[in-house]
Amino acid sequence: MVKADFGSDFQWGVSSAAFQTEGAWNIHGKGPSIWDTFTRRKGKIKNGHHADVASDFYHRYQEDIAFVKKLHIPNFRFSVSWPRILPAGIGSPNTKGLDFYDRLVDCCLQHEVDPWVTLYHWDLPQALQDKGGWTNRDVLSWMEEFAALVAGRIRDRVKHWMVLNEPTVFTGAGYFFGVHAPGLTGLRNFFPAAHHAALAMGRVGRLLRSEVPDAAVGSTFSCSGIHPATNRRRDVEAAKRADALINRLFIEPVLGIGYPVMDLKALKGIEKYMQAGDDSLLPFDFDFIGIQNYTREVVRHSYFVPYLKARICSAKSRGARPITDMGWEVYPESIYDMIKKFGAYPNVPKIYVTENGSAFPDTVANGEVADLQRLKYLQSHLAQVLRAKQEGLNVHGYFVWTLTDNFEWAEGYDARFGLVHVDFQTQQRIVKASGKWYGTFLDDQPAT
Ligand code: IFM
Repeated sequence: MVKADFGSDFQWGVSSAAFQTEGAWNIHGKGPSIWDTFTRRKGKIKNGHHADVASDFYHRYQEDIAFVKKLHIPNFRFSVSWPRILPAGIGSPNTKGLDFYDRLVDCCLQHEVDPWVTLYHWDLPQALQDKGGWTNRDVLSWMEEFAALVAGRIRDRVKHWMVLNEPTVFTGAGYFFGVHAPGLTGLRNFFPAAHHAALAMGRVGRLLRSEVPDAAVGSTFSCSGIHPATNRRRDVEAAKRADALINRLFIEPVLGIGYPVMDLKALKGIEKYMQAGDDSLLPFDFDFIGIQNYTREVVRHSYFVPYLKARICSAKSRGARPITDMGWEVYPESIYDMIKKFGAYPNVPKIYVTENGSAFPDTVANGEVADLQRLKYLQSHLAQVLRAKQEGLNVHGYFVWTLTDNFEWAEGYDARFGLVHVDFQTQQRIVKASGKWYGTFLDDQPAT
């Protein structure tokens, strides 16, 4: 497999997110985000880790973008910290915050790296959470205000925009299970949060299209192949319900299909939060969608799980091998299955894989990190992307998650996903074997 197999206009990149990398949590006028609050709550994050410094990207972005260039990666996806731009969520903008992203975009371009911007990668201003956060419909106008400010500052140089990162994850983990910020639980939080996130994609998508008419506007969706544990009818039905929740909940309203209530009746509860006219506000004709895949899920019927009546059988309990540090089965076919699944919807213009990667326990020996499991993971997943491409499926790009090791949410710093190793004591960076491999793979003029 060589880069040329994917065609000359295939987009290659690496993805990152503000809260996971920037640190600088309270300097130069940044306000607190829900994650700054959540990481301070006892027992919420493994080992009590927080992201006050993270991988210090706010101060070290030049060094990190130089790695992107050195590894011949043409596209860098990052997110904008909303509370760095609007410390109180709305109202008075923080010029120093806008200046930072201005410098970051310039730095990318100076290194001939194209900046791809995600507006919302989970770090809502705490001031807005105090008003209900995603459960409050006003979040739509709050987010428009934020989006307009960011677009106003960098639209002349940024040509790829994404509205949300993985709405299923931030509404599910943050507003139903309470294991991510803001730590809320139950359907009375999840349903309004989910509906407003679905509406935000269209609302902010429309705003971006008018603010940045020459740009491609998209949004990203987490997804996993869902397999029933057995062929028994009740497991097959359970897998269908899990698929509706995990893979279909957000893409289908955006595509004008509506929420997948037929296959997951409990979703009818969303209707309570819908207002007249919402049916026509949900669809939006994105220029591309980002799909983000890491693994597959095996699902079994369960009487004990309310609403869903299905449970995920962990990779460990199934004896699946290999599994990553996140406990996720390495199952490369899943990325092919997801490209096929999302590509089969009518009106999906272009699919980019905007995240794929793995966490493994890395060790530094003689100044090197021989992360062969990650390298193999990337190669095997890329082979499946190529399979999809060669079958004529609609996939046009691939981004590795992530550039440097960083703060992996509830897992703290234990789960390392980077192509570049970070020593969180010294902030010293070492390009891992996987990073070197990706760099060589992408190099158009390899040394002979
Ligand atoms: O680190 C996360 C990222 O923020 C969103 N997608 C999944 C990654 C790995 O868990």
